[in-house]
Amino acid sequence: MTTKPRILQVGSLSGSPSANQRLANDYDVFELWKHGDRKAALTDHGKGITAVVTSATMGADADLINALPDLKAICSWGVGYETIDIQAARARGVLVSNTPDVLTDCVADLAWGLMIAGARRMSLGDRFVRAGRWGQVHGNIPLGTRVSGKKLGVIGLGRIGQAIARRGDGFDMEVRYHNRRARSDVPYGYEASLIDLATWADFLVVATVGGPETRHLVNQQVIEALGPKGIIVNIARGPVIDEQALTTALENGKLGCAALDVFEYEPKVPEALIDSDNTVLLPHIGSATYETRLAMEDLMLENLASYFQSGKLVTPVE
Ligand code: 8YV
Repeated sequence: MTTKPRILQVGSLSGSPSANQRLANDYDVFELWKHGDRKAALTDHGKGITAVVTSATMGADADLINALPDLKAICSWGVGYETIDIQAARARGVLVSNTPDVLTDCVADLAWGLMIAGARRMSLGDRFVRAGRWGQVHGNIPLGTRVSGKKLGVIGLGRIGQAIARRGDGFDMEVRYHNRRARSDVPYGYEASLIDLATWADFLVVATVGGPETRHLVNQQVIEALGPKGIIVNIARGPVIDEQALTTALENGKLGCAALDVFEYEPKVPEALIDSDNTVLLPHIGSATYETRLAMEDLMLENLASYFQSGKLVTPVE
Protein backbone atom coordinates (compact mmCIF):
# COMPACT_ATOMS: atom_id res chain seq x y z
CA MET A 1 0.00 0.00 0.00
CA THR A 2 1.37 3.43 -0.96
CA THR A 3 0.68 6.32 1.34
CA LYS A 4 -0.95 9.37 -0.21
CA PRO A 5 1.04 12.61 -0.10
CA ARG A 6 -0.19 14.94 2.61
CA ILE A 7 -1.42 18.33 1.43
CA LEU A 8 -3.27 21.26 2.95
CA GLN A 9 -6.38 22.63 1.28
CA VAL A 10 -7.16 26.18 2.39
CA GLY A 11 -10.88 26.09 1.55
CA SER A 12 -13.51 24.06 -0.23
CA LEU A 13 -13.37 24.32 -4.02
CA SER A 14 -17.12 23.97 -4.32
CA GLY A 15 -17.20 26.17 -7.43
CA SER A 16 -15.33 23.46 -9.33
CA PRO A 17 -17.08 20.36 -10.68
CA SER A 18 -14.99 17.71 -8.94
CA ALA A 19 -11.87 19.28 -7.41
CA ASN A 20 -12.65 18.41 -3.78
CA GLN A 21 -13.31 14.77 -4.67
CA ARG A 22 -10.29 14.39 -6.92
CA LEU A 23 -8.02 15.91 -4.29
CA ALA A 24 -9.41 13.55 -1.66
CA ASN A 25 -8.90 10.56 -4.01
CA ASP A 26 -5.21 11.25 -4.60
CA TYR A 27 -4.04 13.01 -1.45
CA ASP A 28 -4.24 12.93 2.30
CA VAL A 29 -5.98 16.31 2.57
CA PHE A 30 -5.81 18.47 5.66
CA GLU A 31 -8.97 20.62 5.35
CA LEU A 32 -7.94 23.88 6.96
CA TRP A 33 -11.32 25.59 6.57
CA LYS A 34 -12.94 23.04 8.88
CA HIS A 35 -10.83 24.24 11.81
CA GLY A 36 -12.11 27.27 13.73
CA ASP A 37 -8.74 28.16 15.19
CA ARG A 38 -6.58 28.34 12.09
CA LYS A 39 -3.39 29.21 13.95
CA ALA A 40 -3.71 26.29 16.36
CA ALA A 41 -4.61 23.93 13.51
CA LEU A 42 -1.48 24.93 11.61
CA THR A 43 0.69 24.50 14.70
CA ASP A 44 -0.80 21.07 15.48
CA HIS A 45 -0.98 19.69 11.92
CA GLY A 46 1.38 21.78 9.79
CA LYS A 47 4.45 19.59 10.03
CA GLY A 48 4.99 17.29 7.06
CA ILE A 49 2.74 19.27 4.71
CA THR A 50 4.72 20.00 1.53
CA ALA A 51 1.98 21.36 -0.73
CA VAL A 52 -0.93 23.77 -0.34
CA VAL A 53 -3.99 23.98 -2.58
CA THR A 54 -5.78 27.31 -2.63
CA SER A 55 -7.71 29.62 -4.95
CA ALA A 56 -7.49 33.18 -6.22
CA THR A 57 -10.05 34.21 -3.62
CA MET A 58 -8.69 32.27 -0.64
CA GLY A 59 -5.02 32.99 -1.30
CA ALA A 60 -2.09 32.14 0.96
CA ASP A 61 -0.68 34.83 3.22
CA ALA A 62 2.73 35.00 4.89
CA ASP A 63 1.32 33.62 8.17
CA LEU A 64 0.09 30.50 6.42
CA ILE A 65 3.29 30.05 4.42
CA ASN A 66 5.53 30.53 7.45
CA ALA A 67 3.44 28.23 9.65
CA LEU A 68 4.28 25.28 7.36
CA PRO A 69 7.94 24.37 7.93
CA ASP A 70 8.06 21.72 5.18
CA LEU A 71 6.12 23.67 2.53
CA LYS A 72 7.53 23.47 -1.02
CA ALA A 73 4.65 24.25 -3.38
CA ILE A 74 1.41 26.25 -3.54
CA CYS A 75 -0.99 25.29 -6.33
CA SER A 76 -3.80 27.75 -6.87
CA TRP A 77 -7.09 27.28 -8.68
CA GLY A 78 -7.45 30.58 -10.51
CA VAL A 79 -5.33 32.94 -12.56
CA GLY A 80 -5.05 35.95 -10.22
CA TYR A 81 -2.54 35.55 -7.42
CA GLU A 82 -2.52 38.91 -5.66
CA THR A 83 -3.87 37.13 -2.58
CA ILE A 84 -0.82 34.85 -2.44
CA ASP A 85 2.21 36.38 -0.74
CA ILE A 86 4.68 35.66 -3.53
CA GLN A 87 7.52 37.39 -1.68
CA ALA A 88 7.00 35.28 1.44
CA ALA A 89 6.88 32.17 -0.76
CA ARG A 90 10.06 33.14 -2.61
CA ALA A 91 11.88 33.89 0.63
CA ARG A 92 11.13 30.33 1.71
CA GLY A 93 11.91 28.81 -1.70
CA VAL A 94 8.25 27.79 -2.12
CA LEU A 95 7.05 27.37 -5.75
CA VAL A 96 3.67 28.83 -6.75
CA SER A 97 1.43 27.88 -9.67
CA ASN A 98 -1.82 29.38 -11.02
CA THR A 99 -4.18 28.41 -13.85
CA PRO A 100 -3.59 30.82 -16.75
CA ASP A 101 -5.04 30.56 -20.29
CA VAL A 102 -7.77 28.03 -19.54
CA LEU A 103 -10.19 30.71 -18.34
CA THR A 104 -9.30 33.44 -20.83
CA ASP A 105 -12.14 32.88 -23.30
CA CYS A 106 -14.92 32.52 -20.76
CA VAL A 107 -13.87 35.65 -18.86
CA ALA A 108 -13.66 37.57 -22.16
CA ASP A 109 -17.10 36.28 -23.15
CA LEU A 110 -18.52 37.50 -19.85
CA ALA A 111 -16.95 40.93 -20.37
CA TRP A 112 -18.83 41.18 -23.65
CA GLY A 113 -21.99 39.93 -21.98
CA LEU A 114 -21.66 42.74 -19.46
CA MET A 115 -20.94 45.34 -22.15
CA ILE A 116 -24.05 44.39 -24.08
CA ALA A 117 -26.19 43.96 -20.96
CA GLY A 118 -25.15 47.41 -19.76
CA ALA A 119 -25.60 49.15 -23.11
CA ARG A 120 -28.92 47.48 -23.90
CA ARG A 121 -30.31 47.67 -20.35
CA MET A 122 -30.86 43.94 -20.22
CA SER A 123 -30.97 43.64 -16.43
CA LEU A 124 -33.57 46.38 -16.19
CA GLY A 125 -35.65 44.80 -18.96
CA ASP A 126 -35.45 41.44 -17.21
CA ARG A 127 -36.68 43.03 -13.98
CA PHE A 128 -39.64 44.61 -15.81
CA VAL A 129 -40.70 41.28 -17.34
CA ARG A 130 -40.42 39.45 -14.02
CA ALA A 131 -42.43 42.14 -12.26
CA GLY A 132 -45.25 41.92 -14.83
CA ARG A 133 -44.46 45.47 -16.03
CA TRP A 134 -44.20 44.76 -19.80
CA GLY A 135 -46.88 47.34 -20.50
CA GLN A 136 -44.85 50.05 -18.73
CA VAL A 137 -41.61 49.59 -20.65
CA HIS A 138 -42.06 52.58 -22.97
CA GLY A 139 -41.14 55.71 -21.12
CA ASN A 140 -39.77 53.82 -18.14
CA ILE A 141 -36.81 51.97 -19.59
CA PRO A 142 -34.64 54.61 -21.26
CA LEU A 143 -33.39 53.67 -24.71
CA GLY A 144 -30.12 51.80 -24.71
CA THR A 145 -26.86 52.52 -26.51
CA ARG A 146 -25.70 50.86 -29.71
CA VAL A 147 -22.70 48.57 -29.19
CA SER A 148 -21.57 47.77 -32.76
CA GLY A 149 -19.21 50.28 -34.30
CA LYS A 150 -18.37 52.01 -31.02
CA LYS A 151 -15.00 52.67 -29.37
CA LEU A 152 -13.64 50.11 -26.95
CA GLY A 153 -10.93 50.93 -24.43
CA VAL A 154 -9.23 48.05 -22.63
CA ILE A 155 -7.26 48.56 -19.43
CA GLY A 156 -4.61 45.83 -19.22
CA LEU A 157 -3.83 44.06 -22.49
CA GLY A 158 -2.73 40.71 -21.06
CA ARG A 159 -4.24 37.40 -22.12
CA ILE A 160 -7.79 38.28 -21.10
CA GLY A 161 -7.54 41.88 -22.31
CA GLN A 162 -6.43 40.67 -25.74
CA ALA A 163 -9.26 38.12 -25.93
CA ILE A 164 -11.72 40.94 -25.15
CA ALA A 165 -10.09 43.17 -27.77
CA ARG A 166 -10.17 40.44 -30.46
CA ARG A 167 -13.92 40.05 -30.00
CA GLY A 168 -14.23 43.73 -30.88
CA ASP A 169 -13.62 42.79 -34.56
CA GLY A 170 -16.95 41.02 -34.68
CA PHE A 171 -18.65 44.19 -33.50
CA ASP A 172 -16.78 46.51 -35.90
CA MET A 173 -15.27 48.35 -32.99
CA GLU A 174 -12.08 50.34 -32.88
CA VAL A 175 -9.98 49.18 -29.94
CA ARG A 176 -7.37 51.07 -27.96
CA TYR A 177 -5.69 50.07 -24.73
CA HIS A 178 -3.77 51.28 -21.73
CA ASN A 179 -1.01 49.16 -20.24
CA ARG A 180 2.16 49.71 -18.27
CA ARG A 181 3.97 49.54 -21.62
CA ALA A 182 2.93 49.67 -25.27
CA ARG A 183 2.98 46.25 -26.94
CA SER A 184 4.59 45.73 -30.33
CA ASP A 185 2.61 42.56 -31.10
CA VAL A 186 -0.96 43.91 -31.24
CA PRO A 187 -2.92 45.87 -33.87
CA TYR A 188 -4.55 48.23 -31.35
CA GLY A 189 -3.73 51.83 -30.51
CA TYR A 190 -1.89 52.49 -27.25
CA GLU A 191 -2.88 55.29 -24.88
CA ALA A 192 -0.13 56.06 -22.38
CA SER A 193 -2.64 58.09 -20.36
CA LEU A 194 -5.63 56.30 -18.87
CA ILE A 195 -7.55 59.61 -18.80
CA ASP A 196 -7.00 59.95 -22.56
CA LEU A 197 -8.22 56.39 -23.12
CA ALA A 198 -11.33 57.04 -21.02
CA THR A 199 -12.02 60.35 -22.81
CA TRP A 200 -11.83 58.58 -26.20
CA ALA A 201 -13.75 55.39 -25.31
CA ASP A 202 -17.46 54.61 -25.29
CA PHE A 203 -16.81 51.38 -23.38
CA LEU A 204 -13.99 50.96 -20.89
CA VAL A 205 -13.23 47.41 -19.82
CA VAL A 206 -11.01 46.68 -16.84
CA ALA A 207 -8.89 43.56 -17.49
CA THR A 208 -5.75 44.32 -15.53
CA VAL A 209 -4.22 42.38 -12.64
CA GLY A 210 -5.22 43.20 -9.08
CA GLY A 211 -3.00 44.04 -6.12
CA PRO A 212 -1.51 47.23 -4.68
CA GLU A 213 -0.08 48.50 -8.01
CA THR A 214 -3.48 48.77 -9.66
CA ARG A 215 -5.61 49.74 -6.64
CA HIS A 216 -7.91 52.65 -7.61
CA LEU A 217 -6.25 52.96 -11.02
CA VAL A 218 -9.74 53.87 -12.19
CA ASN A 219 -10.36 56.94 -10.05
CA GLN A 220 -12.82 59.84 -10.15
CA GLN A 221 -10.96 61.59 -12.99
CA VAL A 222 -10.94 58.47 -15.17
CA ILE A 223 -14.62 57.78 -14.47
CA GLU A 224 -15.62 61.36 -15.27
CA ALA A 225 -13.49 61.30 -18.43
CA LEU A 226 -15.53 58.30 -19.60
CA GLY A 227 -18.55 60.49 -18.97
CA PRO A 228 -22.35 60.46 -18.73
CA LYS A 229 -22.76 58.21 -21.77
CA GLY A 230 -19.79 55.96 -20.98
CA ILE A 231 -20.08 52.36 -19.85
CA ILE A 232 -17.50 50.78 -17.57
CA VAL A 233 -17.09 47.02 -17.27
CA ASN A 234 -14.98 45.21 -14.67
CA ILE A 235 -14.18 41.50 -14.93
CA ALA A 236 -10.78 41.83 -13.24
CA ARG A 237 -10.59 42.85 -9.60
CA GLY A 238 -12.93 45.14 -7.67
CA PRO A 239 -10.27 47.35 -6.04
CA VAL A 240 -8.95 48.48 -9.45
CA ILE A 241 -11.96 50.84 -9.49
CA ASP A 242 -12.48 53.35 -6.69
CA GLU A 243 -15.96 52.07 -5.83
CA GLN A 244 -16.93 55.15 -3.84
CA ALA A 245 -16.02 57.40 -6.79
CA LEU A 246 -17.93 55.06 -9.13
CA THR A 247 -21.05 55.16 -6.96
CA THR A 248 -20.92 58.95 -6.64
CA ALA A 249 -20.46 59.38 -10.42
CA LEU A 250 -23.47 57.15 -11.13
CA GLU A 251 -25.59 59.03 -8.60
CA ASN A 252 -24.62 62.39 -10.11
CA GLY A 253 -25.13 61.32 -13.72
CA LYS A 254 -21.41 61.66 -14.48
CA LEU A 255 -21.15 58.05 -15.68
CA GLY A 256 -23.61 56.22 -17.92
CA CYS A 257 -23.45 52.68 -16.61
CA ALA A 258 -21.33 50.23 -14.62
CA ALA A 259 -21.47 46.53 -15.46
CA LEU A 260 -19.51 44.65 -12.84
CA ASP A 261 -18.54 41.08 -12.07
CA VAL A 262 -16.20 42.09 -9.23
CA PHE A 263 -16.41 44.50 -6.31
CA GLU A 264 -14.03 46.29 -3.99
CA TYR A 265 -15.16 44.49 -0.82
CA GLU A 266 -16.60 41.19 -2.05
CA PRO A 267 -19.09 39.86 -1.22
CA LYS A 268 -20.34 43.29 -0.12
CA VAL A 269 -22.04 45.30 -2.86
CA PRO A 270 -22.94 48.94 -2.08
CA GLU A 271 -26.68 49.59 -1.78
CA ALA A 272 -26.36 52.50 -4.21
CA LEU A 273 -25.17 50.10 -6.92
CA ILE A 274 -27.98 47.66 -6.12
CA ASP A 275 -30.60 50.42 -6.26
CA SER A 276 -29.33 51.96 -9.50
CA ASP A 277 -31.02 51.29 -12.85
CA ASN A 278 -27.66 51.98 -14.49
CA THR A 279 -25.78 48.96 -13.18
CA VAL A 280 -25.47 45.31 -14.07
CA LEU A 281 -24.20 43.28 -11.12
CA LEU A 282 -22.80 39.75 -11.17
CA PRO A 283 -21.30 37.67 -8.31
CA HIS A 284 -17.73 37.12 -9.65
CA ILE A 285 -18.62 34.45 -12.18
CA GLY A 286 -16.13 35.25 -14.96
CA SER A 287 -14.69 31.74 -15.03
CA ALA A 288 -17.86 29.97 -13.89
CA THR A 289 -18.66 27.69 -16.81
CA TYR A 290 -18.53 23.94 -16.54
CA GLU A 291 -15.81 23.68 -19.18
CA THR A 292 -13.56 26.36 -17.73
CA ARG A 293 -13.91 25.38 -14.10
CA LEU A 294 -13.07 21.78 -15.04
CA ALA A 295 -10.05 22.96 -17.02
CA MET A 296 -8.90 25.06 -14.03
CA GLU A 297 -9.31 22.02 -11.81
CA ASP A 298 -7.36 19.82 -14.26
CA LEU A 299 -4.50 22.32 -14.45
CA MET A 300 -4.33 22.81 -10.68
CA LEU A 301 -4.21 19.01 -10.21
CA GLU A 302 -1.62 18.68 -12.97
CA ASN A 303 0.60 21.18 -11.20
CA LEU A 304 0.22 19.34 -7.92
CA ALA A 305 0.98 15.94 -9.46
CA SER A 306 3.95 17.39 -11.33
CA TYR A 307 5.36 18.79 -8.11
CA PHE A 308 5.14 15.39 -6.40
CA GLN A 309 6.63 13.59 -9.44
CA SER A 310 9.41 15.96 -10.44
CA GLY A 311 9.59 18.84 -7.96
CA LYS A 312 8.55 21.16 -10.82
CA LEU A 313 5.31 22.98 -11.63
CA VAL A 314 3.64 23.10 -15.06
CA THR A 315 2.42 26.70 -14.92
CA PRO A 316 4.60 28.42 -12.31
CA VAL A 317 4.03 32.03 -11.40
CA GLU A 318 7.27 33.70 -12.50
C1 8YV B 1 -12.07 32.48 -9.79
C2 8YV B 1 -10.66 34.41 -10.61
O1 8YV B 1 -13.33 32.02 -10.09
O2 8YV B 1 -9.06 33.04 -11.60
C3 8YV B 1 -9.29 34.08 -11.00
O3 8YV B 1 -8.37 34.86 -10.72
O4 8YV B 1 -10.93 35.47 -10.15
C4 8YV B 1 -11.77 33.47 -10.85
O5 8YV B 1 -11.50 32.68 -11.96
C5 8YV B 1 -12.15 32.82 -8.38
O6 8YV B 1 -11.35 33.85 -8.01
C6 8YV B 1 -11.83 31.58 -7.58
O7 8YV B 1 -11.49 31.87 -6.31
